[in-house]
Amino acid sequence: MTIELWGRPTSARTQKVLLALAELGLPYKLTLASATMGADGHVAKGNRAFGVVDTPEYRAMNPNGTVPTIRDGGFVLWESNAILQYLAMTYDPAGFYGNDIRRFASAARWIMWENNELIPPMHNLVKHTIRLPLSERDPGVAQQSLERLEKTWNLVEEQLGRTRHIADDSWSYGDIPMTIRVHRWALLRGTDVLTPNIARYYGVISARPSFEAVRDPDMHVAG
Ligand SMILES: N[C@@H](CCC(=O)N[C@@H](CS)C(=O)NCC(=O)O)C(=O)O
Repeated sequence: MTIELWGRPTSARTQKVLLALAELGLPYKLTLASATMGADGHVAKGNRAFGVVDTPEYRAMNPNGTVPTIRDGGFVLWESNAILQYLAMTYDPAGFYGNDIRRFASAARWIMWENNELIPPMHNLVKHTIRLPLSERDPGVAQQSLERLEKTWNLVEEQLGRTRHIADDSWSYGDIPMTIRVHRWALLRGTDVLTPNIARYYGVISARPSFEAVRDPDMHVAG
């Protein structure tokens, strides 16, 4: 069965789903959807958004009007990290968390941490350095985001000094959001700023065949 996905390739949360589907090798159909971004970039720069998210049909599936949303058979799900957990448990518990509840929980901890700690400053950094028109960018917000991120990445650096992957030594679904974040950070700041364990980790995760689904820099730093 083909999984239906609504989202946009420039959305880091959509990328989580694209990376999970690539890991699983599952067929899917992507419908481009967004209120803020379109084929040529952000609406704040006068570009046309992909749309779809404001239609009654979409809102019936996802009342937030955000992306991503998936439909698998008759089952609809939004919230990117919940989608990762659904795909992991449904299609590959062994590969995604070793079929082990503690590994599942350890990975869950990191995807929630990524959502709370890494996404907000990274989102602001991308917005205020790339996506907004020059006149709407606030260098203060960009600087604050950068300072916060440098501290936040230290926790990842320390963890990756203890374990080869983020939840433990083996790859798990917890590495999916972290892959997107590390890649985006490297594209934004350059690989020279990567601390030793994060640089080592970047080498490992970017060598996985699934990485091709999210490698394109335009998915991360264009717009
Ligand atoms: N917590 C939600 C957040 C969803 C969200 O805010 N997605 C962003 C893209 S990363 C979005 O929909 N942006 C507005 C848009 O593209 O219309 C999730 O993880 O799925």
